[in-house]
Amino acid sequence: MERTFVLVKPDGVQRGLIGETIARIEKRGLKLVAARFLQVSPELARRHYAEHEGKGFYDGLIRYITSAPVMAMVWEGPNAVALVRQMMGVTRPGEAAPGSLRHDFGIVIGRNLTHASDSVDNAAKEIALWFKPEEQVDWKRALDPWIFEDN
Ligand code: IDP
Ligand code: MG
Repeated sequence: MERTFVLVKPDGVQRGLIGETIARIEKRGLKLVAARFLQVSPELARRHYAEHEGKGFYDGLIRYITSAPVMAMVWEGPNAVALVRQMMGVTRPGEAAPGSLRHDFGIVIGRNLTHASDSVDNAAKEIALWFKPEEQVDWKRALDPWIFEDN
């Protein structure tokens, strides 16, 4: 089953949107596999955002992601990567689809509230960066057949 990595970023935490973010993903039907509330170190921030090193916004991005705690999570379900990206909305809140989290709660790109993996490959890398294998819980949810079955 596909897994994706999700962060409620420091602005989302400061604004009390941890519960809203979890509630939306949970109600959609995805299954929580791991969660950790933590203060991100500059080293972890740099590894997570390695692809953006050298870009104009990089230093500010590292300051932003280390400026307050984050809620890191792994969610599982069919097509989980694409589903969660869609629920978060595109990077610029001003262009995000109505009903997406970035649209409903965000205004500027520098405070776009959440992170979600953009591909299955990157999801695997991000999950391995943020969580040890024993911190990821394999569990059967009683409702799984009512949410995940194609018939
Ligand atoms: P994503 O979070 O939608 O995958 P990316 O392009 O991977 O977007 O950028 C990572 C993060 O870097 C964004 O979510 C945002 O926080 C920040 N970012 C990207 N572009 C800019 C920018 O032009 N100005 C300020 N911050 C930016
Ligand atoms: Mg990205």
